[in-house]
Amino acid sequence: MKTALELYDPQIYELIRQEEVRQSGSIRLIPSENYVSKAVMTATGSCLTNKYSEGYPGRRYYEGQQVTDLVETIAINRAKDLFKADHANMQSYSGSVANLNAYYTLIKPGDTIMGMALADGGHLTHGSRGSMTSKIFRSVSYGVNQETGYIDYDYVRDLAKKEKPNLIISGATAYPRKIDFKIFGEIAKEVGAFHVSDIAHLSGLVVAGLHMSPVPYADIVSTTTHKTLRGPRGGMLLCRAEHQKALDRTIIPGQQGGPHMHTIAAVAVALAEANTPEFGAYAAQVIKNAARLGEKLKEYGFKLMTGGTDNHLLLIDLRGSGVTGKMLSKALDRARIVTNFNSVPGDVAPPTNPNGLRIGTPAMTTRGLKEEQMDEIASFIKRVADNVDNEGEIAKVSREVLLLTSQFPVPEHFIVPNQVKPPFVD
Ligand code: DSN
Repeated sequence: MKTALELYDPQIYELIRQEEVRQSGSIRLIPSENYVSKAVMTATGSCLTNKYSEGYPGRRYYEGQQVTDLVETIAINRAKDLFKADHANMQSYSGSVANLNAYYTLIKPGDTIMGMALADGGHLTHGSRGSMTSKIFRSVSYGVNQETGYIDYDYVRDLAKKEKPNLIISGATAYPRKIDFKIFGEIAKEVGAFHVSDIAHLSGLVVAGLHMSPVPYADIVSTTTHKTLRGPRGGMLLCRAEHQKALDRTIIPGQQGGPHMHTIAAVAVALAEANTPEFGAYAAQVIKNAARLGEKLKEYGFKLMTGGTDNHLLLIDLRGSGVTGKMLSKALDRARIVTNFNSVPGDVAPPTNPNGLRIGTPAMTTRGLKEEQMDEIASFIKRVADNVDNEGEIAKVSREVLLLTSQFPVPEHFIVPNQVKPPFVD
């Protein structure tokens, strides 16, 4: 039987079908991407998208909130429980907006923020030059030690003492090592700054207990919900009780209108999935796979920033190899291996054509790939890197990628059903 989408908009239906084929027939190594469960997908595509719910549970500006109040309350409670936070706000539309929401809660325009430099692994919204965050606030950036690639906490402390930021941001989008949120918290205290921690990349590892949680050390913790956490695309904020009122007010009426209740419901589903032993095993395998992929790539002669990884991602330094990040990512894409070109610390090339390649294992681990398959993927990457202009070899790798991915279908369910009891609305 034809679905409504197929019937009423065959063009979009066909494109979504093609995207499904692309996602299932490629090795997806962008570290911020994943596959969600059918349950998360169902909530995302539900009738909750029809509802406006400005305000918060029990205090809305529109009627008809019998169900949405319950949905949001469940999401909030699951987030608080999982991250052991005093308060959770589920309404940020995305990670970028969540970061802005966090900053506006604690500081005002013109104040100074101090985040990690974009070229060294920070996010655009951590105060990078092209971002509004560096126009609204005065932005100073810390980086990594250019020789080791690790965050130099003494340097961060010295810079904070010199620049006296009002707010320090910890967290990164392209940093392959553990981050000591406790030290960031101490530095912020020493200089009288607020501490916002952006764990968009790490939140799945944090809830699995495989990475230090910033919750005890940060005023506000910001995260996306769709990376290692494996939920729908969205943003989430956690904070200490003392910031609860201000944070909620920043989001509405401060910055946003109606929350995306279909997304909030889907985040609640993902949080329930993440609160299971199955998720813990998944997160542990993500890290094992990244470590193995790194080891193999090194054996093939690739240079990795910091020499390896403690988390879900790797940053390949291509300087001196004759191939840029863009050349390699484009060639890999033709071989059905999806990555992204990325700056590496100290890169003098522009971010539009930098000298690094960022890869990660969250998505392919969801499909059940393990160390053995990481060896195969490393050999594919090596073959493509040696043959960026050889379309015959790239086509050969592409066929082998199809063979590998066909053995690991995209799963629909991640946990045992019926673990979560439904609430009832009278
Ligand atoms: N685009 C996300 C990432 O890949 O890290 C961050 O915004």
